[in-house]
Amino acid sequence: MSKTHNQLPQVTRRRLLGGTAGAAGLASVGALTTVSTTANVANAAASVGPGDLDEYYGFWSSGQAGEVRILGVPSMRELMRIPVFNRCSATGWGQTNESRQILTEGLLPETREFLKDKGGVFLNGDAHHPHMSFTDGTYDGRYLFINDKANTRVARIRCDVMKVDRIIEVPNAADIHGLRPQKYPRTGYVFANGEHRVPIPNDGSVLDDPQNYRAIFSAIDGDTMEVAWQVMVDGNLDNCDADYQGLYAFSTCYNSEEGVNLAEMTANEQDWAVIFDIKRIEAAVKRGDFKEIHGVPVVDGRKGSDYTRYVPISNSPHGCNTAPDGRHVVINGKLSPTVSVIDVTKVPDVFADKIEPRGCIVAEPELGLGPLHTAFDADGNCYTTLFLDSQVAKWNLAKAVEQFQGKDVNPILDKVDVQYQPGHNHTSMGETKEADGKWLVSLNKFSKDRFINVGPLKPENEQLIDITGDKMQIVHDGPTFAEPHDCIIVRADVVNPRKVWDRNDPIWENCRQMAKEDGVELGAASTIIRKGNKVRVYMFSVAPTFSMEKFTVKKGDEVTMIITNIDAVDDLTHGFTLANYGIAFEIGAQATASVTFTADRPGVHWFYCQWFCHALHMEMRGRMLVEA
Ligand code: K7E
Ligand code: CUA
Repeated sequence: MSKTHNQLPQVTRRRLLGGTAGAAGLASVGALTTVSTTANVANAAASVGPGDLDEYYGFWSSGQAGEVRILGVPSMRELMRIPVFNRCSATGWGQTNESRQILTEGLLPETREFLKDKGGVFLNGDAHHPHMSFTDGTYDGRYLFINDKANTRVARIRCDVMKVDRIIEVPNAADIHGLRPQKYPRTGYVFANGEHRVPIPNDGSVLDDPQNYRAIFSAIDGDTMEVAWQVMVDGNLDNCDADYQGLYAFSTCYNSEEGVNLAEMTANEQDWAVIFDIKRIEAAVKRGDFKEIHGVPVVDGRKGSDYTRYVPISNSPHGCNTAPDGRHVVINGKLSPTVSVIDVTKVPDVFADKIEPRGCIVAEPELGLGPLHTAFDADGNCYTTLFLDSQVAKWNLAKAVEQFQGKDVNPILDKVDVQYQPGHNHTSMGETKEADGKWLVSLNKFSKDRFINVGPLKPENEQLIDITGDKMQIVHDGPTFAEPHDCIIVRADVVNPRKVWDRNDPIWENCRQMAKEDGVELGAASTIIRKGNKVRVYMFSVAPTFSMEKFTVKKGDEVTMIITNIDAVDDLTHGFTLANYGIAFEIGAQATASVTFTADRPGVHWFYCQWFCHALHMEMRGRMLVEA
C-alpha cells in the first residue's frame, strides 16, 4: 500500500490546487518524524462479527447527495440513510405532505414564491457538517444539526426517530457552511457561517460592487429553530466552533481581501480567525444596537467592533476545532503548513484590549502541507489531516505550546499515509469533553487505485484508524459516494432511538387535523371523504393487507391518501406505491403518512406495498379506479 502511495507523484497532488498553492508560497516542510506504514491493513469489520453490534454510531454527512448516513463504528457498516436536503425515492421524503411541510415551512416567503412553479421544494442540497446537540460539554442524544451550503439552510434531525423535524432557510446569509452547536451549558445556539459575501439586502440594487458585500454569522436557537441574532463580519466565513465555557465562538475566514476571483482571494499573506463574544452580542441585541433585517437583529461585527476580534492567521485557514481540554482551539492553515492554536483563557484579555489579538495564539506548529481539520484524543494529542501530503499528523498540544515558547521540542509524534487527500477527520467522541482516543476516521477525497474501476466517476475513500497505540494503524478502507465531508462518532449509549413510532408523534399532526375535521379515527378508518373535488382516502395497513382493496375517484379529483401502519412490530415497515402516478413512500410501524395528488389519469391503477414486509408482501396491493 505504501508503495502505491509513494508512486503517487507529488506533482499530481500539487496540481489539484494548481497555481493557488504555489502562489500562496507553500514551502516544503522541514524535519518530520517517521511515517507509519499502512502495510498492516486488516478489515476492522472482522472485529465486529456477524450479528455483533457496534460500539459507536457514526453520523456522516453526504455533501451534494444532501442526506445524512448512519454508520456503525468500528465495523463501518452503513446502517441507515436519513433524507434531509434531497428527494428520497425509498421513503417519499420530498413527496409526502409531512416532509413537504418540513421542507417548506422554514423557507423565506420570497423563496417559496421563487419555488412556486418549480415544484415547491428544493430538490438538492450540499450537506457538510453534522453535529449533535450538547449538554454540559458532551453529546446529549437529542438532535443532530446539519447545514446545506447549496440553499442556505440548516436542518434538525430528531435522534429519537432519526428523521428531520425542522428545516430553516437562514435569512441575510449566503450559503451556510461552517456549523457547530454550542457545547456549554447546552445547545442552545447552533452557530452557522454564511460563507459567501453578498449584498444585504440582496435584492438587485447592488451588483458588481464587492466592497458592499457582507458575510453573516448566525446564532440559531436549537430549540425553536429560529435565528436569534446575526453578526455581519469582514471577509468570508468558513468553519466555526464553540468553546466549552459558553462565552465565545470562533470562525475561520479566508478571503480577507474580499475578492471575487481566485487571484484576488489568495493575494494576502494573512487572513484571520474571528472570535465572537456571545455575551456582548446578546447585550447589544438587548440594548437595541443592531439593524433589523428580514426580522432578525443583525449586529455589526466588522473590524473595530466591540463584539468581535480578528486574529491574524496565515493565508486561508479552514478547519476550526476546539480541543476536549476545554482550553484550546485549533485553526487549520490550509495554504499554510501550520496550525494556529488559540488559548481560550487569553481571549478575555483580547477583548479587553490588554493584548493584541495574536496574543491569544499559544502554539503554531508546522505539520505538513495542507492542514485542513483536526481531531483529538483524551491525552492531549491532536490529529490533523494534511490534504496535500495525503497524511494524518499526530501531534502533542503541550509540546507544541512549549515549542512556541522557544523550547527545542518536536510536537509531531507520528504520521500515517492516507489514501488519498483527506478533508475532515474525526475521533470517537473527539469534539466533546469525553473524547476517548480509540478511533479516528479519515475522509479522503480520492480513492484512485483502492477499488476496482467503476467508470470515470470514482468513489471517495474513508479509512478507519486505530489510535490506541503510539503508532496510528489503518484498519479499514471503505468507498463512499458523494461526498461525506464530515462525520461524528458517538458512543452508542448516548443514542437511544425508538423501535417503533409513537402513534401521537407530532410529525403527522396534519393528518390528525384532517381526521378530526372528517370525524374519522386514524388507524381505524377505511373510508373516503369527499368535499367537492377534494377527496380524502383513509386506510390502514396490517401485513400483508391494506384495509381497502379498491377505491374509486373521478378524473381531476385532488386526492389525499392518509395511511396508518397499525402493525406495532419492530422492523415492520410498509410502503405505499401508486403505480404510474409517481408516488411512493414509507410508513413505519405505528406511523401515519399522507400524500396529495391529482387523479388526472383515468383507468385502473394498482397500489402496492414497496417495503418487503411479509411472505405475502407481493400480494399486499389494491386498485385505484379513476373514472373518466
Ligand atoms: Cu473542510 Cu465543507 Cu468541512 Cu469539506 S469542509 S473538507
Ligand atoms: Cu407491506 Cu410490503
